[in-house]
Amino acid sequence: MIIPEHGRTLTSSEWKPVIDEMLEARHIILTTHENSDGDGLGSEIALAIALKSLGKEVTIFNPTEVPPNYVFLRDIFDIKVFRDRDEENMQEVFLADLLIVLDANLHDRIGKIWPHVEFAREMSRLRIVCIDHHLEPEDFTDLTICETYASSTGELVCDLITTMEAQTGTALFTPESASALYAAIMTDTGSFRFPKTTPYVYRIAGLLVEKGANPELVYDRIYNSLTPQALKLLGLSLSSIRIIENGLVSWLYISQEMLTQTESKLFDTDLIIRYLLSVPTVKVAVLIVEMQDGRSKVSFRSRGRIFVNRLAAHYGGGGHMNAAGALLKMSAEKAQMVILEDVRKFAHEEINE
Ligand SMILES: [Mn+2]
Repeated sequence: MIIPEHGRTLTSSEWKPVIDEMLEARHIILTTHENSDGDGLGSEIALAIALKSLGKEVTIFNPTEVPPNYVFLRDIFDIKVFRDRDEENMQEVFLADLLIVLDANLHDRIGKIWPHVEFAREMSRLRIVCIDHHLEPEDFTDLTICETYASSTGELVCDLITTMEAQTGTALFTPESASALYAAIMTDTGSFRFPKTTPYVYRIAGLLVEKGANPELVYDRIYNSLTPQALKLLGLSLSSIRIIENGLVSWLYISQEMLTQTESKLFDTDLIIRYLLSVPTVKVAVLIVEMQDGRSKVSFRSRGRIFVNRLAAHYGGGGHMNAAGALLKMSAEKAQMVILEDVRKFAHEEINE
């Protein structure tokens, strides 16, 4: 058996610079990537609660709305959507001491917040820390902890909070924040089955349950949350999946028309991609969604050692070995042609390697 290199944890001296930044700041803003997911949101909430317990003023500002199946997390800690024309929102970023970017390692990923952060950084003394686990971090911060061994940003945040507890002698988990972190880790590990789910990940999941996390509730809220509209979209999508390249590639295109016809929303497409890998011969899965603003959202999934993040990088995107994506500034028609050609080449090269 090959034991993966990951499964290590950062030492307290590796966490120290991050903890120092947080302890020195008075007002801290937490954010995550556009179209936030369980990992970004759960990590934000657990860290927000810990920082609040240390007497910090904390605001969670995200570039986009919380998806409906994660709205229950807002009962734990308020998650605000940053409005770039709202004076108060802009002022708040301008006056903050520290921005912590979670589950994203490119400045682009925090969307419309970025120009305000950049301004605050030049004009005042805003500092930026990034905590993430994606490949190839960009140098846009004062301090980046980006560890690809980690199953999730939640795993890193769990270690960070545990280290902070030891250092400050203050209890920093609550049953609610433990549930939020459990949600982060559960969603990013595909319910504890993706390759980075090391024995350590199961142990911290256990630790979170000990701290009061409620796995049954978290799972039910997140995964049993389909609207009738989303179910209709799922049905329509399943019948549109194409298996091509001798079974190696699965392909699905979701048009605005399909969304309108089923009265579903962009985030309803997120759950569909998993079906694209449900055929065992498929090595690469591609989902293209036509967005309302004319751009095209592409998501890639793969099976085994196939680095679809390299494919996503062709279009300015990124992600993990087995899950990656990008936003293309081109019509869905054009995007489909370009991607199909690339994917064909990619699939054959990668699989023949
Ligand atoms: Mn993540």
